[in-house]
Amino acid sequence: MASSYPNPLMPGFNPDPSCVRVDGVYYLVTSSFEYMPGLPVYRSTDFVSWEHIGNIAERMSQSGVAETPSGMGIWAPTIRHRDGVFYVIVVIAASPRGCVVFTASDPAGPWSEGTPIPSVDGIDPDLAWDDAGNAYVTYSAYRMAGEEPGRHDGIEQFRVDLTTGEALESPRPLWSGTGLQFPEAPHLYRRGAFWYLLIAEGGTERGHAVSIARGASIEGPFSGGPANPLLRAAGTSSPVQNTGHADLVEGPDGTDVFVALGVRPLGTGLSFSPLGRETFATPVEWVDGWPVVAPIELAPHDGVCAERFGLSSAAELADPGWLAVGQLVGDVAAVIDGCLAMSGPGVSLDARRPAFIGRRQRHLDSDTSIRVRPRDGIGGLGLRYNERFHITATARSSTAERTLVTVVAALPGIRQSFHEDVPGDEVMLRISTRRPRRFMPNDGAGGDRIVITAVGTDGRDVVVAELDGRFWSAETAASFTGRVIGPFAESGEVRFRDFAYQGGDGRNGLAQPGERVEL
Ligand code: 6LW
Repeated sequence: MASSYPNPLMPGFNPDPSCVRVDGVYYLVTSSFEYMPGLPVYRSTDFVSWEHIGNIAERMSQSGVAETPSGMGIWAPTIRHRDGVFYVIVVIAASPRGCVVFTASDPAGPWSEGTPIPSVDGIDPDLAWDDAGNAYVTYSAYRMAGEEPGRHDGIEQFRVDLTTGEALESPRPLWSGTGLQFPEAPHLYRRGAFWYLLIAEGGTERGHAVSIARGASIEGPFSGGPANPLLRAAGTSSPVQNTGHADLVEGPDGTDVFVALGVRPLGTGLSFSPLGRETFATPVEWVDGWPVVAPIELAPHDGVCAERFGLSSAAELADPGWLAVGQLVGDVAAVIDGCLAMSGPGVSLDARRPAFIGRRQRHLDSDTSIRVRPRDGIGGLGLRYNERFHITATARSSTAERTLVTVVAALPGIRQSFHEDVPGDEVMLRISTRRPRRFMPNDGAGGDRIVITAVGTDGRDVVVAELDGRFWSAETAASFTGRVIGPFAESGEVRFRDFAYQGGDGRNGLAQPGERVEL
């Protein structure tokens, strides 16, 4: 049962996937946490090539993430379709919005403001309808507030009125896994005479797993399958680890598919995942009424993915892949006089709400570059996990004809700066990431290598800093998100143009910086 799907299916910061098939077209959504626009929607007809067609939360009023801390915000959506309506149910963690259901007739948007379901005291809500058309919300009863924040009461469910968001009964406990920690990510499916309850357990790190139970009624009782956990990479030599948090959908060839989250750790022994949790796919076979799931195989697209934005027109900022932190892209960036203009608050990526827009780093081998003109301000190119774990390359005018570039490698309580001076009043800054060429056990070779280069008007590449990427990985940052890279303004008004991203995870990846990386 070999997978014919590219893996990662949705590379980069794309955890907690949920997928629905409607008239032969697939729509997949993932978590977006503190970033806006929130909840990316990807579309495919063949399950191989996917297009980012929009985002569900385009307005601050929908997402409620203006104040939510990094790592909180929009967690773990479920997408479903019924009678011509698309539904996305989600919990917005550490936000007064809580559990919300958004609806749309077109998944590209616009999506509704969202109906809150205040009785959901937990995370990872699922939506399912019984044969009579009653709607059920099923969720992981992880109590984020109240008397005992952090308490976990397993999987719960209640019948809900989707028009008002009101619970129609008190929550009932459901089957909650094989006893591993954090039963979460429930999804319900009707198949033949049974209702199947799929969940994740084991925690979203190396112990992550998927288990299943079934019963005659959507309300249970459910009994666990004969071969749980169905999917778990822990302790195997698979290059894809932390596999879990799955949703089930019928693939284009009629075989069922799991979409699930996973990470691509680099290194032997203790290993580090630069990009955080990504979306993967794997085929599912049904044997004696139970699913059998193939381990997730790594199968990245071959070749190089290249993307360019001249940043000379406002339309380029409407691309759904741009992200801002807890605010809209348009709140911090505008196209003025044919280039991108951003004004800084006096702080760089240390700010909880920086003047920063970025895109997901989607390949382990990658180059992101931009031209910066710091005539009336200070700013540059940054790589962000959050306000405590980031890297900034900042340009400022040193004389009328020269630009000083400062790289700050920021970790909690630790900052290291590197400086280089280059000719000209405009500089191209580039952040390159590369997988190590070979691993030596215990020599610290895990993680990737991050190289920050400045190119002045003489066209010469000047390496400003070379960093050990383990420090900006999901494990070190203990982060649910991933890397986002893009321009920021620290102070004054900074102008930018020519943003370029290229990435390649095939066998050969990209050339090593120094071997002449052309952008
Ligand atoms: C998600 C939950 C999880 O809601 O992480 O630990 C949360 N597991 O399933 C954020 O992705």
